[in-house]
Amino acid sequence: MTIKVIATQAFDNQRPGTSGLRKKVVEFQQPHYLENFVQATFNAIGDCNGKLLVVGGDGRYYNRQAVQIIVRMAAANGFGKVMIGQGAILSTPAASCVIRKYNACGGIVLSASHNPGGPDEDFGIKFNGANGGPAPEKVTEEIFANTTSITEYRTCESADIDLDAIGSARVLDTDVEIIDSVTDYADLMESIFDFDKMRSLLSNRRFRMCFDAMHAVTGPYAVEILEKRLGAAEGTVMNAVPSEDFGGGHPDPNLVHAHELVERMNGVEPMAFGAASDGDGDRNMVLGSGFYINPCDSLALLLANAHLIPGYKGGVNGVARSMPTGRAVDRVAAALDIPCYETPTGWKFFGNLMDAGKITLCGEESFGTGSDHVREKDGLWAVLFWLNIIAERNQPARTIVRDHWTQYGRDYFTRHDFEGVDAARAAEMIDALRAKLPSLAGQTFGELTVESADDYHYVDPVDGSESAKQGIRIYTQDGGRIVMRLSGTGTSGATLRVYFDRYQPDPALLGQDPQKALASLIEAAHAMACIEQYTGRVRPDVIT
Ligand code: VG1
Ligand code: CO
Repeated sequence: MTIKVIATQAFDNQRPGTSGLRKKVVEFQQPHYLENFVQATFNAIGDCNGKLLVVGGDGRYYNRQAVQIIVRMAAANGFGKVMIGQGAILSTPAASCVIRKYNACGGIVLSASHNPGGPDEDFGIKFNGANGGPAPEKVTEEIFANTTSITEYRTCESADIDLDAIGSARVLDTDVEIIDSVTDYADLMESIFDFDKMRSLLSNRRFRMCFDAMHAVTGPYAVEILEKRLGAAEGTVMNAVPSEDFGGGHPDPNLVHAHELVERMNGVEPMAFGAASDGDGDRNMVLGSGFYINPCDSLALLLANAHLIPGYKGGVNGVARSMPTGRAVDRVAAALDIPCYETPTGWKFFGNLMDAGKITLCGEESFGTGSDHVREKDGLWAVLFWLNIIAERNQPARTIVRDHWTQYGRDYFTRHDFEGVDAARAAEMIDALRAKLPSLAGQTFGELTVESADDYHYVDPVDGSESAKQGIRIYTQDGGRIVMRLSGTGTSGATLRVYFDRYQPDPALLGQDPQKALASLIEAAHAMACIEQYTGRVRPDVIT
């Protein structure tokens, strides 16, 4: 086996988005495409000699081939050891857990998360640093800069390694270890939650639950934790075997894509609790009986009940939410007298706050919640958090949420996605709206008057780094808010995301349909941004 230095040419489209580089599989399969990005990442790490690298993915099509390529390149770049999840699989939170536990210099996570998988669908790659979290923008920009100037990469000739058998192999001077991808993560969960309490909840046959792994990466983790360690009935986890194309579905845990779960929840034997997670296991959706829990409310509720969970009994330092996320958690933080931070969309912005000990819990409206137990959002963790609360309070999810609203008021929230929009037109729309910002205040749209409007500019409170143009925010005089931004995770065309939220303290008005409660804001957004004129769409494709 000898090291080979391969001449290559830069590709001009390898800038990581909200969460790594995501492209169609065919694009990644082009000669040198994946290799260039991996070498650019290794170059950004600097000296790789003797270091430990963690590698795993969400099991989608091309995952295994990509891992073989990365192993050869890691060996040729001098890594001391590469740790890989069995079957080339590691959920995103499990990768974060493993990086931290074994003091790796970082990890490569192969995932396009909620995007569909298969030969004609999406693939993705991202780098997580030594803290286990997504590389901050400073690093992703350095990786991108490297991709634009790359002229060669290092690899070696060696047979494929067996990704399925636990054990060790050697490639050049590098140890390659295949690890059980579930145990470390399951142990971590057991150290945070009260498994005895949850076991007795799940052994009560009147408490029926179901977890939809959506044919994605969480299946093996959920079976081990829910069915084996917590004793839930066999079959509690549905769609539990990861498949390369997620069973032909769209592994996005929302009411539209997790419809099988919804049907089972409401079926002949209705369930008390349901949950689903996404392609790479970092997102969650939780459902009570006949009751959907909005992720923004979920974050607020986790904070309000954190004192019931063994892992958080010591207190919560602070919380953070991404800017477009509804502001329910802010009210709980104020009541607890702890700081509440606002960050741009994407988990990479939470890492600094956690590393500095400023926050313990954080979340996003896009079904992502997490804590400083790892540096990624964590779907199964959130589900276990809910189960632990339910077990401790001995109340159904619906009652817990209703009581919360009665105490704090309700922050109505919804997100409208316009998918597959022409990218140039979408960008024009945002530019046009940005140009209008200085004159929006005081203008009236339907029954609403704009109070203020700006383009969100973030300054990291820990290292002072700045991120501009992170979403347009429009506040109305009645306390409403509209946020608009373009998705940074898609692979074709553009997706326009429009977020709406408004606080409702009146106890008589807590049970409305969010689409109705927010109708005036929705109308105003269409009018001020001319959504139909630019996108040709009157209605969104997905509402969450
Ligand atoms: C979306 C979500 C964002 C999330 C990101 C990655 O990004 O809005 O909140 O962090 O996906 O999640 P965007 O740029 O498309 O709005 V995951 O679970 O797809 O890694
Ligand atoms: Co995900």
